Amino acid sequence: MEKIIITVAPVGSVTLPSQTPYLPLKPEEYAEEVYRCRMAGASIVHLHARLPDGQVTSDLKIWRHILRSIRERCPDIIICVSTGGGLGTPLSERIAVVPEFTPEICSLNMGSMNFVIPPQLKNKLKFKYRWEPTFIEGTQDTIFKNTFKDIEYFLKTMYENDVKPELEIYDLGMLNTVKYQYSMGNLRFPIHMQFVLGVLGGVDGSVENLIYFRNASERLFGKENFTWSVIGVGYPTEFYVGSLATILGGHVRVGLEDNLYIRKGELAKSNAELVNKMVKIAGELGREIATPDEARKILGLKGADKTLF
Ligand code: KMH
Ligand code: ZN
Repeated sequence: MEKIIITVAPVGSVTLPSQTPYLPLKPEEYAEEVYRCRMAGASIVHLHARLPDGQVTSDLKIWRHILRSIRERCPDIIICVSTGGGLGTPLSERIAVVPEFTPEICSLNMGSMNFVIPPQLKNKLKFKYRWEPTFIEGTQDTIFKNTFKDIEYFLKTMYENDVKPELEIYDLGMLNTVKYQYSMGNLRFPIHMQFVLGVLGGVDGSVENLIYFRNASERLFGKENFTWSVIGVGYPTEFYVGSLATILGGHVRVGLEDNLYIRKGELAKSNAELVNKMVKIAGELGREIATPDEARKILGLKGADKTLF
């Protein structure tokens, strides 16, 4: 079987500083954390930009600082820049990273949806910052907007800048959207999809759903026309679906963006711990870990020297 690509998503836009003290928030913390994850076996890092108090930002100066700090500390890792932004980030701000930095790969969310943090979480947390409870409430009434017009604009901008889109798939209907966008000539084969299981608003984190996503993709696109990876939100989902993806020949993403726990009731003390656990599981299941350059070949990426940061 092909080597497995482990992506780490160390910060995200939804994990709150009050949920874990281990979120890297300053550019230098990002860089050290990504370095540790690279040493543990991650070959891609998926990023959102945050301010030191944890709020999501689309400020390009902060983005540049984060990207350069990581590049300096960890030159070979593939940097996947999110275009998902944070709750309600305007579209123009979400896409701005693409022409500004022309990354090797960027996320591209394949449909509008609810993206909810259960409100009960408010009763369980002792908040560090005042923006956090407001943020949780905001998810009850905000649509994560990715209309066909938005998707087509994102695809066009990414291809113009030689950026590979990583298609984020939260629901079965989104595969139909992928098929349509391909048939209209807006998407190029081979595509790379990230199946996201367990977001409240998308499909749940069951192994059956992952098998369905994989089978439906083979039927719709043909085996040779796509690569795929999986995100399982929460513990133990991250490792359950990661294990299944390992067996099925897919790739895996782990990290504090999606899951806070290394084992039941025990917070992961760093993203590297999560990477290390996934690397061990993959090794036990007989998959070798891809280096960043091997991952570039598997995904058809242009190389770090062609980015603008
Ligand atoms: N936080 C993940 C569930 C993006 O950044 O564009 C989805 C995600 C999307 O990573
Ligand atoms: Zn993300």
